[in-house]
Amino acid sequence: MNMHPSVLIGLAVFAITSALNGAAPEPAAPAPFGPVPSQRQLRWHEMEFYGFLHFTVNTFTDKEWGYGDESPALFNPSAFDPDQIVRTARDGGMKGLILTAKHHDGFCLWPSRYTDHSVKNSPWKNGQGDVVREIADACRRHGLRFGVYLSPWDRHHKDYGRPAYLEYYRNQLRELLTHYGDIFTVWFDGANGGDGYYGGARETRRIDNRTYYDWPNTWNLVRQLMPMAVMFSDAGPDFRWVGNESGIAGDPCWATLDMTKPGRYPGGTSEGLNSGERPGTAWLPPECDVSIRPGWFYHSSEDPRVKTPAKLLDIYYKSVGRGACLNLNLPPDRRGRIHENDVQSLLQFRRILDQTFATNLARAAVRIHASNVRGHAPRFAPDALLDADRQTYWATDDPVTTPELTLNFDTPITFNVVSLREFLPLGQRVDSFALDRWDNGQWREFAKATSIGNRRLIRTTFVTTDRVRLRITRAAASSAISELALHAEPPIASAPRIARNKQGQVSITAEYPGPHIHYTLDGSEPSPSSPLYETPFLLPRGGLVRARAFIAAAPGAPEQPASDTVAESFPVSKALWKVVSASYQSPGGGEASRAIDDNPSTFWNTHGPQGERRPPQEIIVDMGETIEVAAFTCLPRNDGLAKGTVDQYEFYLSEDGRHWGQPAAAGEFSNIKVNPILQIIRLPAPVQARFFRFVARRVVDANHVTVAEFGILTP
Ligand code: FUL
Repeated sequence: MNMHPSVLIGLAVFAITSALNGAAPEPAAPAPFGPVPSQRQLRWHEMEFYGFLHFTVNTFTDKEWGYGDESPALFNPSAFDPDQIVRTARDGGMKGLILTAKHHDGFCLWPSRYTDHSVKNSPWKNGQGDVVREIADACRRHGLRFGVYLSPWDRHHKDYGRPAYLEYYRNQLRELLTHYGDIFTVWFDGANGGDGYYGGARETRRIDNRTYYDWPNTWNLVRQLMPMAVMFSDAGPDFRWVGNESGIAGDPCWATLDMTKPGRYPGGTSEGLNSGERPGTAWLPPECDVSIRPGWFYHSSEDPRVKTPAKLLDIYYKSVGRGACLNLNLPPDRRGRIHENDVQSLLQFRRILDQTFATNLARAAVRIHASNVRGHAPRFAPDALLDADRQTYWATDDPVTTPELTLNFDTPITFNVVSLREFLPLGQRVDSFALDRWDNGQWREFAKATSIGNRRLIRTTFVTTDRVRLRITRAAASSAISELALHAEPPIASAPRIARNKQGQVSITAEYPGPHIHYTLDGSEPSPSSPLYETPFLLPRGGLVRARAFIAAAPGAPEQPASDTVAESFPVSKALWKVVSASYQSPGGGEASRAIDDNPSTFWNTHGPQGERRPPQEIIVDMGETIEVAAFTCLPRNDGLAKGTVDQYEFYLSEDGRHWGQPAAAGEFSNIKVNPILQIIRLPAPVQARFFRFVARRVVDANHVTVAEFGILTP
């Protein structure tokens, strides 16, 4: 530990007085409060940021969930490059990668001896390839840990739902845990949509999540074969799901959970997972899993919709910055590489984080004063906060649960990020805290927050001051805090905003005047030679608008990018649309017209005053003129509930609103319950039509139908 001069003096005085009084014994460390982390959990907490690789036949079928009947011949990456994938993750700051060794479709990315449904039967490398091996080896080459995702739900296997499948599942787990070196995590997904191919049966198989998988014995197997591996599921045993797939942990976010509550098993309830429960009965911290794109698998249609660096930063502050780990998905494309857009965004995000955290401005403090130091012992002195060592911490005497700490600076410092960590082996102790700055002779509070845990990042407007004070305002036990850091973010360009009004007019606005905004309508990256945005323009047939701000350093100098690229895709304008009929619409605010009102927060609802109207339910819409339909979109309700969200549909088109013929599209909205994103369904070929009819065949939750918005895309 690096001692601060003022503390050294204080300690010297303390040492002399102790010697005079007869040496006081060094005080013991505080007793832990509540559940505490295991060694393997502590190792995982230290990783903070790692990645997912979603890669399988879906990459080639453009799906999010394969049905299980896909031919292994589909899997054929044209230029698989494990080093490019792993280097991208490493350069993005990830400490590990988790590969979908087998997703719900059952196709195995390694030549498992227990099935033929694998890379063995793919043309890729003439059936000699092994994606798991190549990614595992590349991870080792580049210093990343390697983990596996092995989907419990298997839509291919004939025995799924019966005891025989469990043996198959465990055999595969054994292969993965014994043939590929060290595995840092096994990720057990709770998702299950019921239906599948199942060896040709093509039926729905329901399992009881609580009992079918006999989890305790599977967990034992992992513990035996890979004792330091941490296991994920909705409810542990080592880390928990955060309850959404948008990368956002709750605030507060407790690392503990009450395991005596019902539904605490993999695939059980998601209640309580976002914020955790305090004090809880188990240390079960959350992981925020989120994709860098809307979907988990690569879809070329999402190339322009990669999350911007600014969005990734927001996610980082709301995941890692609330004590969770961030698991960011980078889906390899059909070449078997991370797409250029994803690389660009990830690396820019990393550059901003590196610049932010390179300097801890708190280390410039000339004096650190704590209102209490445990037994006046050097070991618990507040210098520990500044030494970037998680093993050292500032601790207070047992009765002191709301201490204060001040940092004094010779010259004012400017920062906008505060980072705090608790010493985790002693449990999560702090309930809330506040931060003050010294301003014109008095303290002024500039931030307050709740849980700390592994890490709490506060991101505020810039603060300039020569004194900073931390006040623990409520705690379940005395403080044990291992880090206090102050940082300044580099300037981050704000991105333009693209919007369209009811009349189909698109406007692009910058946050402040100055930069030039250039835009494209063909999906390409905007450059200084793309059209310059001056006034709103009409886009009645919809399309993709991409925009970016540019600035020239001097008049006449070449324009340089001054923001991230933003993209918005608009369907056909609904100005002329009318609902012709709906099988049912709730008069109390669930009218069918709400599904075409361009307002994503209202929805068509078949739960009326007389109760639920179950699927199938349908709606017919007149678009007012004949247009060429290339795709339709369906936005599920996005108020945080999944009730009535459709996951099986039929979609029909007609010129006259009476003759419908075969569905223009029919199928599944995969993974819509936990990732309720806009569903974009492309038709095999464009169709001329004036009317569409949507039939909701099945819903994921409750027994009525809800749809927030329909849209139509032209070619
Ligand atoms: C979900 C799955 O259904 C998705 O396809 C994806 O794998 C995600 C990480 O977990 O539950």
